[in-house]
Amino acid sequence: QRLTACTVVHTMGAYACQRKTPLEHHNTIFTDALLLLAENAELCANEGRNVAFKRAASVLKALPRPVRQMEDLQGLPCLGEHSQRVIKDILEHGGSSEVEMTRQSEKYQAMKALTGIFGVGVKTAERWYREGIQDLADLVTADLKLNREQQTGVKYYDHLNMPVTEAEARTIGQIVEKAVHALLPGAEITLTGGFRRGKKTGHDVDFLVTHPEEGREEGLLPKVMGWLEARDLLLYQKINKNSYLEAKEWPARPSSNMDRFERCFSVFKLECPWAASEKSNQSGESPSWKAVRVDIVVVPFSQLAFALLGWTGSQLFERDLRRWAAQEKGMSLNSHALYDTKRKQYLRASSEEEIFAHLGLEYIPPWERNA
Ligand code: DGT
Ligand code: MG
Repeated sequence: QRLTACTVVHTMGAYACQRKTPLEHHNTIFTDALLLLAENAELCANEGRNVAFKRAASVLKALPRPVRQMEDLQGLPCLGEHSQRVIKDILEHGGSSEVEMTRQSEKYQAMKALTGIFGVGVKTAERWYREGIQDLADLVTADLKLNREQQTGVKYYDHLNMPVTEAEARTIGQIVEKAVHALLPGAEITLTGGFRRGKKTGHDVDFLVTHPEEGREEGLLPKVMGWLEARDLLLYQKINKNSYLEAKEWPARPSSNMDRFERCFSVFKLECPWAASEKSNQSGESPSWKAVRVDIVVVPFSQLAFALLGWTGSQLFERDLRRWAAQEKGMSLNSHALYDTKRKQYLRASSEEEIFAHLGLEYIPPWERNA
């Protein structure tokens, strides 16, 4: 096949776990548009469309240069007709009318506002929207019965919709570490999620807690949360007990990312020294603290590598790792273990590198998993 001088034919794996995806890339103009359509599909509970747009965006994130013409897309995987149409529109007109219409649509804006409340998922938001509720103010006026999580979401709506900074994540890490070490010296705390991938901001802070002597971590989480509560460091907490013993459908379906670790969904009350020093709270204007979403997950040491891989993300990277394992390797991967379905055996690993090796994949470090 003859190629024109400026045409580049790409060889790119179709699974996100086969590619390196840095945080900063060259195609945000396209990925922002595609990700908005993905978000809208998610808010309409259209999972197929959501993933299709996310995959298309993810491929463009991994490109080493900006897309300047449609020919630049030759040979790339995961770019369906619809995604190509959006890209073409942007190349030709500097924007996509479909994206703009979606962004302006009443339903998109309402669903985004409502699901932006901690504790409110797509189903609940959809029900409220059908009842004429479109934003936080409507919800407060409607005076509906809310669960404890949603009440917290309403109360701290502004704080919880403000990005969490890396500095805030590190401060919370120090607080969690102090609490954990006061109760179980030798325990290990790891910051995971987007911050481990190098993101500068996040919607929450995710931690894994373990102890090298397996079993010592049992019963730790309620004590840690009690320690924090006693020091007025929490605004909300809900512990989900582990459910390894009830794991009937093990190994889990590859599409599911829910795991069975003991964990706590919480909202921290993070003191902000700058706010306190300005004495802004004395005038009653703004508090000297910020509400921040924090997830703490307790992991038995032998499962740590799997949990670390499973909780580092990105979501699409995780999804494709599980899909790769199932479809290409006949294995089942989740945040607890890797199971070889043909040989009927678990494959042990004490590092993420070993898991990639079991899966026949080149190792990709956390900061290149921003698929
Ligand atoms: P963000 O929005 O800035 O917090 O971004 P991330 O990437 O930290 O996203 P987050 O916090 O929703 O989740 C972190 C990673 O952990 C993500 O790849 C998905 C994964 N994850 C979230 N919830 C669960 C869960 O229930 N079980 C497992 N195994 N993984 C989860
Ligand atoms: Mg996170």
